Order: sequence, then structure tokens, then C-alpha cells
Amino acid sequence: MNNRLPFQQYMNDICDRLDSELTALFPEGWKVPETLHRSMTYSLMAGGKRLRPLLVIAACEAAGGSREAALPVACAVEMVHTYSLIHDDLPAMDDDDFRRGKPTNHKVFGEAAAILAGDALLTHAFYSIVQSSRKHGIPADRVLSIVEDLAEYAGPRGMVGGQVADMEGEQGLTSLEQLEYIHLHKTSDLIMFSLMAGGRVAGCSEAQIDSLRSFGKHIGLAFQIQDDILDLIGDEAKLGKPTQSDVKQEKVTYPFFIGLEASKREVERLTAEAKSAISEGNFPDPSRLHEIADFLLARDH
Ligand code: GRG
Repeated sequence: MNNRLPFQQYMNDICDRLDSELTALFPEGWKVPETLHRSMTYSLMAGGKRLRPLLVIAACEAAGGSREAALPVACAVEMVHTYSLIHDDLPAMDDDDFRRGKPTNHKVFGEAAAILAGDALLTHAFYSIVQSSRKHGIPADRVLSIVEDLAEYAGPRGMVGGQVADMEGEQGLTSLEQLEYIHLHKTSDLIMFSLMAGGRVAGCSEAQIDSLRSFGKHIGLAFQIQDDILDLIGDEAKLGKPTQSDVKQEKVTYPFFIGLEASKREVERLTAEAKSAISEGNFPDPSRLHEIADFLLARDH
């Protein structure tokens, strides 16, 4: 049924369902210290794009699985993503004052509370996957693979490793390979996880999981390069059209290494590769995954 909805409506429906599920997971009167509860939900409900939960659900539905069964994992990945943003904004890391248009978590609750809100979101994500998957009757071997993948893709060989490489790279990146490593782990890994986890909930074969992984790797890289491009174009609005020398002086990004036009072509190439990867999976209905790839290609914020 949902397949007939216009894409924007499909996304809105998923965001609404996700928000109600997250609200139910962190109810008023939840038996945890009040400040912790408030600081966790402050960032979780601050108006993110919900891209990763959308990917969990779209992958599950592409493979013929049910949205309701995918929801706990969709919530969990948004918790992990939100924890990473809270920690990334801390003074010891990026030292940002605003996130999702609102003061950052540590600006509102203080640094110690922000660290603990991130820690709590990370640990509660694992709890939610295991607990709710039981409720939906997802077989234990699938849950085990999802938990294993989340620890792998969010951990030292995944997102945390990418973050460390990024921090170390601030001393000066010298190659596109270094930048790709950072993008792959800091950004693509959680995107890959989301797609694979949606597929696992639906009971995909390993060949289909590989196809989702490859789709995620390509759209994740495209998403990050597009972010670099949008940063530069945002500066254009503020400072005038960027020239190659502006690109050179900016922080080290894709446009820095290969230029603005080649970066745009790279986003298009990666999107096409992503779509061809998904064709290899022979999914009953991959149309929403194609639409997501096109949507990310066209996004302007
Ligand atoms: C602190 C372990 C740790 C990791 C931090 C996510 C991250 C890694 C850093 C945030 C900075 C950044 C630009 C990361 C690249 C990934 C990315 C584009 C994140 C923002 O994701 P969106 O645009 O955010 O989906 P919303 O707010 O819409 O959810």
C-alpha cells in the first residue's frame, strides 16, 4: 500500500511513526534521573532528518519485511547517531554551540550531563534492539547479527575509528585516500549498518545483505561529498562565488582535492553505482531505495 504514496508522504509517515515509537520508548515518568531523561530526549527529538531510520525501514520493506518489526532497530540507530552528534559537539571535539538549529546538548545541560546522555543513548540502543525484537518475534540469530554489526560499524573499526582519523587529520590531510577513509567510517558505516539491519529484520540472504551494504557504502560517500559541496555553496552565498583558490583555503574536503565540478560528478557516479548495487539483490520491491538515492542526490540542505 505504502508503495503508492508519493515519496515525500512516505518519508513523513515514517518520521511520524518513528517519533511516536521514540516517545513511547522514553515515556514521561520513566524511572531514570530526570536530567538524564531530559538531556537524552532533548537531542533525540530535536528535528533530525531521520535518514538512518528511513534506511532501516526502506531496506526491510524492499525485502518484503514489516515496518513495525523494523521500528525498534530504526529507533536504535537514531539513538546511536544522536549520541555521536552530542559527543562530536563537545568542547573536547568540535566545540559547537548549535545543532539541528538548537543549542547543543552541553550548552543546555552542561558537559558532564551531555557525555552521560550520549553514553546512555548508546547503551540503550542495544537494549532496545534486543528487548523489542523479542516482542516482535524476530529470530535470535538475526538479532545477534544486528547487534554484532552495530558494535562493529559504530565501534573502533567503524564510526569511532572514523572520528579519530578525522581529529588526527586536522593536523593536515595529504591524500584523497585519507579523506575517503574518514568519510567511509564516520559517515557511511552507520548508513551501511542501517540498510543491512533492515535487511536482516526481513530475513535477507547474505547476497542481499551484501547488495544493501554496497548500496549504503555508495550513498554514504555520496551523502558526505554532497555535504562538502553544500558547505562550500553555503559559503558562496555568504562570501560570493567560490574560486579554486577559495577551495584551496577551505578545510580539507572532496572539493579541495578534486574541485567543485568533479565532486558533483562524483556524487552522480556514486548514486548510479548505488542503484546498480541494489539491482543485484533481486529485492521484491527496491523502488523506495532508488527514490532515496535520488532524493539524497537532489538535496540542498
Ligand atoms: C563522537 C564517536 C563520535 C562520532 C561522531 C556523526 C559524527 C561522528 C560527527 C558529526 C559531524 C559530521 C559532519 C559527521 C558526518 C556525518 C554527518 C553528515 C552527520 C550529520 O548527519 P545528518 O545530516 O544529521 O543525517 P541530522 O541532524 O539530520 O540527523
